[in-house]
Amino acid sequence: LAMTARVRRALERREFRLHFQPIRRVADTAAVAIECLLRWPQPDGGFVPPLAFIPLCERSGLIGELGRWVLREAATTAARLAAAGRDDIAVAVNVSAGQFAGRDLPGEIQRLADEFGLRRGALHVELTESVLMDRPDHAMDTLRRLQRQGVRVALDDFGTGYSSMSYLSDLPVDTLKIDRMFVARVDADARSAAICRALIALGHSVGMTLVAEGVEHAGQHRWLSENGCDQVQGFLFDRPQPFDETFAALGGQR
Ligand code: G
Ligand code: G
Ligand code: NA
Ligand code: MN
Repeated sequence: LAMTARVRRALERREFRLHFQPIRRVADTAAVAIECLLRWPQPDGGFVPPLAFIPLCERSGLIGELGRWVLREAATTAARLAAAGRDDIAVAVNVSAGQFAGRDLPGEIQRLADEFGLRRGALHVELTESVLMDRPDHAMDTLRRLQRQGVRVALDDFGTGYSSMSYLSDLPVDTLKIDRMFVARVDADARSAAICRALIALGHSVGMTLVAEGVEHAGQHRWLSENGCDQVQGFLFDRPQPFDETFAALGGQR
């Protein structure tokens, strides 16, 4: 069966799952959000990685349906957190190019927030720079609407794209996620350290929050803490896991 036909069938059969990975404050590692990561479990116990089917779904138009499922599941999760007294934790959703360009994302998020009674700010969106490059005018308009609705927007994999200073200062984006490529050797390699220092300074100069992805070792965490990064995410703290395991690992409310 062709991949897109398999995805369509998997949606019908409700085979997809979300795993979650917390994003934590650097200073005390308190969780501030959980990022949704799409999982497609297979009979052999493994799963098909998202990058093996999301780009195909973009081309076939199936991304609309898949993205709607992810958003609804994210809203359900935000409602579960609120019901458990943890509405201090936001739910972050990755949004692909087709989802961002082809649809009314702000409207869709607002309808879900109303339906599930979510507080303002309960959902965050993560985008890559390439998503914004496709149709810059539409992107700016969509970002402004999201910001008005209180939906925080993060630029994912930051540093691997084409952002210029002038572009960044105009962009209605709240958060930069430093790509794990730069974080990997930040405490061991002068070039990686210089790049991360520059990205942190750049983001802070335009009032953004900085998140470091892919933090795997205590040395990286220490470096990021000493160099003013705001938040961290990675295997040092958390593996992506189903909701119950993630919830149990969130730690106390602060
Ligand atoms: O979870 P993992 O490391 O395998 O994710 C691989 C890539 O797939 C990452 O770039 C991640 O952002 C992306 N991804 C994971 N879940 C989703 C999703 O629900 N929607 C979109 N568009 N991308 C996702
Ligand atoms: O592109 P995006 O940042 O959304 O990708 C998220 C992916 O990164 C997820 O698939 C997740 O499994 C992976 N990831 C999360 N933390 C770490 C980490 O500490 N190290 C590595 N190598 N991958 C990570
Ligand atoms: Na992401
Ligand atoms: Mn990333």
